[in-house]
Amino acid sequence: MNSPARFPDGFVWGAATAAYQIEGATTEDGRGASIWDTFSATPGNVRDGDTGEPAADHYHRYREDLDLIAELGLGSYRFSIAWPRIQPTGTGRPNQKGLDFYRRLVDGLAERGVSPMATLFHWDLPQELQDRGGWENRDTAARFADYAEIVFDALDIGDWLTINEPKTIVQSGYQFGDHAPGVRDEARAFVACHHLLLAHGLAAQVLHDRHPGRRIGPALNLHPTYPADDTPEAARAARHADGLENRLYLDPIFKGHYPEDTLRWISERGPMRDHILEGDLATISTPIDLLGVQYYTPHFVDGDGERVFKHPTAQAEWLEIYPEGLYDVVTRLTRDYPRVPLVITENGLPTLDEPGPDGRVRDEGRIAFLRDHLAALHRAVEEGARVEGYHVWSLLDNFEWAQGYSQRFGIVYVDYATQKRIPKDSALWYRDVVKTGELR
Ligand code: IFM
Repeated sequence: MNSPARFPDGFVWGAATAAYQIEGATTEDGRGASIWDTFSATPGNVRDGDTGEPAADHYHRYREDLDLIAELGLGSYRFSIAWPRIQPTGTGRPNQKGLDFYRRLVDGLAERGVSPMATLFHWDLPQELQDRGGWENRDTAARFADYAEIVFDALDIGDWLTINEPKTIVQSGYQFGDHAPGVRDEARAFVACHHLLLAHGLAAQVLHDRHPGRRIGPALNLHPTYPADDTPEAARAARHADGLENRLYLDPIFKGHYPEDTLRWISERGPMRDHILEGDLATISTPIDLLGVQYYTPHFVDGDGERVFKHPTAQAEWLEIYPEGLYDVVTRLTRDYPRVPLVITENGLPTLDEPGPDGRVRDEGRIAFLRDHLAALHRAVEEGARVEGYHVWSLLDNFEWAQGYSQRFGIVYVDYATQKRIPKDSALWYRDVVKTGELR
């Protein structure tokens, strides 16, 4: 029998969440409105009219959730800070009660021996900043740096992530409009893209200036792209898709320039280039200390650039199950974007499993998904990929954006009516992996 795959000593095991998806309490303790409150309150935007209220009521139940994290033996917990809890209108003096909540959370992690990893921005922009133009307005990047300074100074956290999935904001928030702020305009999307990257760079500079020794990086969802067939047209289309999915974010951050082929294509569609001012790319390429990598799906494309599905999909139809893609992403990063340590900050699957009569949630599909992805990751690590750790998405079932509560990504089941938590079979399986460092 083959010996089990064993991850290196010191490999960090964690789970991830985001504020709007779990906290609830959207009007409590001085929290201001965010664009997701506005968007989800608008009929037709979110499935079944769901909103971020009450989500997993984590704002009130965080102690119970901290205990769950400790029971699973996790070494790291990735969460996000809700900007509108800290600055209800996106500018000005901090709201003490908002800061206190995250202080209690961070203290609770420390008491349980768990390292915090905090995301500054996981999509819940203060509504007032949106009213002033949101990410299309360059000033939002400066406001983001102010907000970052407040939380950097207030919270004792070593590892920070700047912007969660700028690409999803660009594509879903501004191109397709299925996420807040619900814009459907390609030209505006790429202007927002530049300002998101600028905000990332400004925040990285603030952390390095004020707290040398702490680490920061972006959390990028990277979709490896492949030609769906052997034609030169498909190969060209895959390269183009790689520009829009990956290099548009990686190249400015790591190399200090946008990929020329992608920028040319974007410039034919809108004014992004006019918004790139002198010094911006130097700011965006401020050296980072870690790269958060989120992997869910590959993109196979045909000669017309159309996506072709070659593997089974999840309940989330965009998620084509292809563990090899995770291997390809981290080996490519190790080869093409050297030096910076990689942390898998998200990877996971929604399943429909409900508690059985005995109360157990038998989510075998998720266990298979996690095992296969971790096996691919292990192979990459064995071959030298610089991956420090892995966070499953997600600790808890939660508000899955436009899909509301219909898609459950948690390894812990949440009964939204009672707010009871039930660790699924996958959580128990993951607990064993965490404990032994081995995949069985
Ligand atoms: O739930 C999201 C998360 O907020 C960002 N990454 C993808 C997850 C699943 O869609």
